[in-house]
Amino acid sequence: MNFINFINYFSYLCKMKSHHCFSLAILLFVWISCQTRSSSNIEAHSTSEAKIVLPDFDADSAYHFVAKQVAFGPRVPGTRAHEQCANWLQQTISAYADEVVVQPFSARVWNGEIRHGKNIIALFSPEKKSRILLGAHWDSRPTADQDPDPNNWHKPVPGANDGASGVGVLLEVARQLSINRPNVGVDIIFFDLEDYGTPDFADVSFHRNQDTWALGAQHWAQNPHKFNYRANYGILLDMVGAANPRFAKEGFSMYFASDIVNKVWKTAQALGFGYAFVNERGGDILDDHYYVNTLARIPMINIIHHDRKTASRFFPQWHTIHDDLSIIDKNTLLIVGQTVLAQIYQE
Ligand code: AHN
Ligand code: ZN
Repeated sequence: MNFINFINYFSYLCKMKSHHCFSLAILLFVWISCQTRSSSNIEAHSTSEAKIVLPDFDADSAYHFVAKQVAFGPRVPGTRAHEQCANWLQQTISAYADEVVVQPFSARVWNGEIRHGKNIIALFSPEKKSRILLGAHWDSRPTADQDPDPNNWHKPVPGANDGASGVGVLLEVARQLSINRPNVGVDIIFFDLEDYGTPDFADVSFHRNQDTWALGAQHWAQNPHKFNYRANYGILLDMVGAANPRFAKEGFSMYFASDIVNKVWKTAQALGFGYAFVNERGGDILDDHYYVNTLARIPMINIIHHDRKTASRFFPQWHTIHDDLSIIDKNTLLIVGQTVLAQIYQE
């Protein structure tokens, strides 16, 4: 029953005799409970007295943030698209956060060259001691070395799912945080230079070193934006926008923070997303969270599309030129974003 119907019915009843007052009271009660139930807002019970309402994640808004990044072109460090996207990210998140810190750094990449990167860090309620860290990488891979056509190996990856999806979800989380404050403080980090790792075609077996990945996260973990920075735990999002997602419980996340993984997966399952947040242990994925765990010693988990059944273990277009906007599924953005929001507003 919508509000207009109810008012019409209410005025109809008012014209009748007073013994209808009782039925009117019942009707009012039923209508209010229907409204409460039909609302998609779910009440999250916090540890303090106050009840906090869980906001609705807006997947259209998240999709728009993904599309905007992809439209710059591949955000490969050293290119104009990379520089323009950095400025846009800083500007966009500044409208939502209490404070934004941009952390420039230089790093030596797999072939010995120097690249310049920027980690972008947004602080929400920076005065709070109890904090949750959220992260995603914003750079795109310079080499589509998993493309079936070798002619594409030296082309950049559009990075719609591998990069833009996690950032798009977190920008929408940031927008929600600006409307509705949870009990905890939140820090959102957009890591740069995650995806510059040694390409498969490179003949550099002697320095095919694991540490060529996640260069921005390595820099931040050794130089956090605040002296003595601590967070209760962290959640990294990577490849969270393709259709038919499968989020196995990633190996390093289980090794360093199994309690957080299980808590977040239970939250997702309670929201009805157990078809993607499966109770299955995945392999170890070297990603930004690995260095947050090992260097900064903050427990951080990775929500990553990770499927033992595909050849790459990731989504089918991973590190190909086909990781473009056409593979982004709003429902995947929704289930990840709503899970992250539910977790934050429960703390
Ligand atoms: C490796 O394949 C070594 N790491 C996967 C991490 C990654 C790449 N995330 C996005 N692109
Ligand atoms: Zn990648």
